Amino acid sequence: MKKTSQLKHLIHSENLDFLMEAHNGLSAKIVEETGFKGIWASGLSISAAMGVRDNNEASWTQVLDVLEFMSDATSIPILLDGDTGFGNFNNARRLVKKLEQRQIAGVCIEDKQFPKTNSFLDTKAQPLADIDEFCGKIKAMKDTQTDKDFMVVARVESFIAGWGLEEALRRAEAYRQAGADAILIHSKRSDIVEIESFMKEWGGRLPVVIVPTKYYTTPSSRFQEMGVNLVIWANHNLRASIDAMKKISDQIFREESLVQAEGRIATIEEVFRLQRVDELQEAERKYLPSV
Ligand code: SPV
Ligand code: MG
Repeated sequence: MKKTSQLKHLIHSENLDFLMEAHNGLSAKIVEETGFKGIWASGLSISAAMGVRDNNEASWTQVLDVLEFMSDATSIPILLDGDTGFGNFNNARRLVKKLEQRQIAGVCIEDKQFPKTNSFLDTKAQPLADIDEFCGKIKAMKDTQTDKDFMVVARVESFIAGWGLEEALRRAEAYRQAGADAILIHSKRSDIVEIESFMKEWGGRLPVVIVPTKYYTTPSSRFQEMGVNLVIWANHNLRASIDAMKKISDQIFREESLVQAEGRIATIEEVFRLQRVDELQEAERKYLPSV
C-alpha cells in the first residue's frame, strides 16, 4: 500500500493507532523496526536536533532535507509537523508539492502565525491565525495534492491560546468545511478536561488526532473510549537521546577512558546493521569487477 493510503487508513480506522516521533533517518528507522505503523516528524524534535529553537529558525527546505532522509530510510508513512505551513497559502501549497515528491504521507498545519512558537512555551500569548485565512490555506493545500490519499490535518490551537471550547469547535468546523482530512486538538493541561469536552461536542465529524505529552498519565484505553483516532507520541526519541548522550559524554569526560562506556552503548556492528551495510556489500559483489 502507498504511504499516503497507509496513513489515511491509520487516521480513519476505528482502532486507536499511534505515531512515534522521529527527527532524522536513524530515528525513523528505529521507529519502523520497533513496530510502529507511522512516524511523526516533529517540529520540536527536528529543530532541537539541528541545535535551533522551535520558532521556524530552521528553514522549510532544511526541514525538507531531513524528511527526505527519513522517507528514504523507511517504508511506513510519515506525518510532517508542518507548523503554520511556513507562510501563507502559497508557501503551504508549495510545501505539499515538495512533500508529495518525497513520498511524505501527510502534513499537519496549526492555526497560529508565522513564525510559530512551541505550544508548551508560556512566554507570551500565542496569537491564532485568522479563520478565513487558515481555511484558504487548507483549501489551497487540498487543491494542490495530486495523490487523493495525501492527508492534510488541521491543528486547532484554541485551548493552547487560552480560548474555550466554543472557539475550538468553531475553528474545527470551519477547517472541516475547508476540506481538512482530520483535526488535531491540542491541550497543554495535565488532565483531559479540554480534550474530553471537545470530543463530546465534536461527535466524530472528522477523525481526531491528539498529542498527550502533558496529559501522559491518561491511559490510552481512555482515548479509545473517547473516540480518538490517532495518538502522537511527539518527542520521546529526542528526549531519550538527550539523556543517553549526556550520560555517556559525562562518563567518558570524567573517566578519560572508554572502558566503562563500551558496554553501555550500541555496538559498531549495530550501527552498520542500521545503515544496511550488508546491502552494499551484496551490491558490490554484484556490480564491482571481481579481482
Ligand atoms: C511537535 O512535536 O513539534 C509538536 C507537538 O508540534 S508539541 O510540541 O506538543 O506542540
Ligand atoms: Mg511542532
